[in-house]
Amino acid sequence: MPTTAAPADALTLTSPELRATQLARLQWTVRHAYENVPLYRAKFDDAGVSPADIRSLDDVRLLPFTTKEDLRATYPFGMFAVPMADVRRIHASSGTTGRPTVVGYTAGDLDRWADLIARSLAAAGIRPGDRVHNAYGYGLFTGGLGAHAGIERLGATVIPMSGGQTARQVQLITDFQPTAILCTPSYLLTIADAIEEAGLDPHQTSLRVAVLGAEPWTNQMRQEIERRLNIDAVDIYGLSEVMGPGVASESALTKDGPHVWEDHFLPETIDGDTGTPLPDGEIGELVFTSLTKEAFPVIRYRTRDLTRLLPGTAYPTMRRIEKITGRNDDMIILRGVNLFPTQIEELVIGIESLTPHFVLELTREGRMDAMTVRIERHPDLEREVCEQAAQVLRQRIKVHIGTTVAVRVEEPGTLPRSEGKYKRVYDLRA
Ligand code: DLL
Repeated sequence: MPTTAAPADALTLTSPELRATQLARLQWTVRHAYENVPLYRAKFDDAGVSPADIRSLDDVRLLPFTTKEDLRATYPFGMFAVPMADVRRIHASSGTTGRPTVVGYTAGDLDRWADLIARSLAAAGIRPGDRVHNAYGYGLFTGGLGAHAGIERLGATVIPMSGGQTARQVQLITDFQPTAILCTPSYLLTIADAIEEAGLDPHQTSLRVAVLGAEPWTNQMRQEIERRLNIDAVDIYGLSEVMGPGVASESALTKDGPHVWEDHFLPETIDGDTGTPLPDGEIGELVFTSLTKEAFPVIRYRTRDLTRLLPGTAYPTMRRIEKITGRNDDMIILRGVNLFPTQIEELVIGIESLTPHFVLELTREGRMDAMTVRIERHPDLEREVCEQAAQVLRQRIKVHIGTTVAVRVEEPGTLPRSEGKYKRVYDLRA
């Protein structure tokens, strides 16, 4: 960590003070990465840039990008910048193909992570003394253990539930009376269904707030969750490579997109095809440089997440990201039209007689790609009503997205339910 430590409460810094802190920390990070990680040294040398060239925050643009492929190429520990004996914890993200990416934390890194989660939970309106049901998965995934430490750091009570065992989740929510819940948005829907199936009213739980992330979700989904459970639903963002949950988090007062905790992470957006930096306000690929990480510094890490940077509101000196539309990799190209599952989610949730339980199936008919939205019908409504709603959905997709899809109404409870990150797209074309 740079010796120019920021004051304890970075949220009270003025903008110039924050920028000065960022610059000192950026200079420290770049030097630390260059001196201790051979891959960074080689990439900087190739690009003809040295740590001494970083004189302003904009100079970050002189540095080469880092990608998931770099992490894979140095698997498992090749990008650690401290001796293994100083690494207190390891996390890994599985990914669907290839090797997992492995990340490490020093004691100091874990300490700062807990602080940032505590800050994120406070932004969501959670207070010391609150009881927090943590249903993010424990283990190599950063969600469970990451959130756990922050809940304790805040001075709240943690119920370390992890994901899965949904009936048990309902039981413990009923018995332990938590005021807050942490899980993926799709899993909270699963839990809400299970509460109903247990003959209870989701409106009447002790829950007051949910801090949801680890997958894309729309403002429409927020409204659906808030309506069903009578809670505030707040967005938390992060990724393992950059730290885990708590890189950015939303204020319950404004609910207008996560604030990036800029005293620890420098965000940029770039054109994903050319790598050209974009001005704030333009949608592109989100890129992060860590400013305080010891074990696993990241320089201009390309997240593949698509969003734009917006001015701070609840925390005026820290920029926000707009709710993430999706990842580059999630983009579906259907007969020349680009679309994200979140666009379908927005349209689905606007139609009363449909449930939010849907998956997208991609198939090939002859030489043409086709997509079917398989969506569960509402258990309380006639099939015919739901079939009509399905035609409305089909029409809206045609109008708003510009592509023709099939919509198939499925029986209640027949589609897979989320227990963590939900698998929304099934590509059956291969
Ligand atoms: O999902 C960390 C996390 C845990 C965040 C719990 C929030 C809550 P990974 O498994 O490495 O880490 O996956 C990171 O998930 O690049 C995004 O594509 C997606 N993601 C995470 N949070 C959000 C969010 C964790 N709030 C990847 N909105 C990221 C949209 C999100 N996408």
